Amino acid sequence: MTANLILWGAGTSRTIRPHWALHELGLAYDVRPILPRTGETKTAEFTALSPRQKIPLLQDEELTIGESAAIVAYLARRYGNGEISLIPDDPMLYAKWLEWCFFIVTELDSTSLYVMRRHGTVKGLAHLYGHAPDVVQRAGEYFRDQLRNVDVALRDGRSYLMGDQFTTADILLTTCLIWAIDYGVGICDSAESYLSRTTARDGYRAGEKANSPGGHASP
Ligand SMILES: N[C@@H](CCC(=O)N[C@@H](CS)C(=O)NCC(=O)O)C(=O)O
Repeated sequence: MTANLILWGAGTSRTIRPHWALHELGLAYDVRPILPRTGETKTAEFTALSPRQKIPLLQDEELTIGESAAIVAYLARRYGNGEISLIPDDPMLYAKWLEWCFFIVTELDSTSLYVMRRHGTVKGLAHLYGHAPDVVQRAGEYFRDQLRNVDVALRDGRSYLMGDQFTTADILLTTCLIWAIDYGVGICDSAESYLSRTTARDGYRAGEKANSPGGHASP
């Protein structure tokens, strides 16, 4: 299928998600590799597309969609096929997939890792959002606590969160695990082997390269 896709954004744990999904699906796309906190998200052109001035942002013909988890879910639904489908078809499995996606973006990303990022000084944005060492420490503990949910699931030996099928929930979780390691929070053993599996995928490698500023090449 020929699509007319433009992805805005590069260089962050959120922007790699759509880059990765686009490569998993084998879709050609153009990139506007704008970066956060450079002023590039504040231009009139970008603000007209994204009033909240956030990357990633995807344009697909007349559709403009933000929020990394929503973008990858959209791509999966719109461009998945018999060969590669990043979203479960069966309604019961779809419900569990949805639960994983919401859990990861709310509990692991927004409530834990992003709190550490906003209020930390090490690799953090405390200079913008306020320095709160106690909050950062508790957010890290909360991440580890919530990761139990992932650990219990992965301990049964499944390849991916949904079993044999690799889905966008794995894209979200992988990026959070890498983020957690980078922040020194640490992850559980079952997540270590899971991470080796997900990051060995061709789609991840290509997505990671495309996400590095200046590194995009369409599949
Ligand atoms: N929940 C959003 C978060 C997006 C977000 O916060 N993006 C940051 C970069 S990771 C951003 O665009 N910041 C704008 C700026 O700092 O200029 C998502 O997952 O897409």
